[in-house]
Amino acid sequence: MATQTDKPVVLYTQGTPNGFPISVFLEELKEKYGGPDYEAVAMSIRDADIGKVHNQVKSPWFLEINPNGRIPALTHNGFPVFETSAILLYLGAAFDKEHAFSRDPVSDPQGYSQELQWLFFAHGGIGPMQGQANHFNLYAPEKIPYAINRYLNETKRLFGVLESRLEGREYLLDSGYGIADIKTWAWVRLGPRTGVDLGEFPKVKAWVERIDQRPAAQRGLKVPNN
Ligand SMILES: N[C@@H](CCC(=O)N[C@@H](CS)C(=O)NCC(=O)O)C(=O)O
Repeated sequence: MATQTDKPVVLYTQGTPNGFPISVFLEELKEKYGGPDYEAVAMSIRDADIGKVHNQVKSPWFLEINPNGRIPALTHNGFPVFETSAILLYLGAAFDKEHAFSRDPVSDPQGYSQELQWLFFAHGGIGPMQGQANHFNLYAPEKIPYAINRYLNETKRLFGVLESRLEGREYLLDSGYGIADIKTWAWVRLGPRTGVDLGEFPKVKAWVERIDQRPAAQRGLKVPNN
């Protein structure tokens, strides 16, 4: 069931590299602006979530919020948003009034374009490729070397693109830390679990550690805590 709350924002999530970007960004917004206040609802996404309703993300009430039946999804005063990058962009437009973490398309169209370029790169590249690498390497019932190598090598190639991008930069955009970093970092920090040695990508490793140390990142990584 959808939660009953008086908080303006409800985040339906789980402790995964797709869920964390939203909780981390909400924590950054809270730290900078004092809000929005939000409630995080822990959603079950697979059999292994013992004690929770199996695969709650495919329940009819949740499909009304996210027709794709996946976490994360969010409502703001009842308005539903799904897909990590779309949620990050929505939260930026709705709450990041000083553009501390997200670019303004009107006053800074090139900064905004850079933001979209790196968000799309992570959303269409790193997330799906690293996700498939994890699937074939860690979860598939059958070990298929072709699939394992294909997705692992593609993940490494994408990390190499980040390594070049971070040459002479602390963050992905020229303007500094923001939602493109948050989206990408949530996947890349789990590179070692996927089978990628971050030591091969020293600038990426330093960038991951820089973001790991942010208090909002540490708080966001604990959501949902129920
Ligand atoms: N492209 C989506 C991916 C979301 C996604 O794959 N979520 C996974 C968890 S990390 C999920 O909900 N899986 C449950 C399922 O597929 O039933 C996004 O960026 O929001």
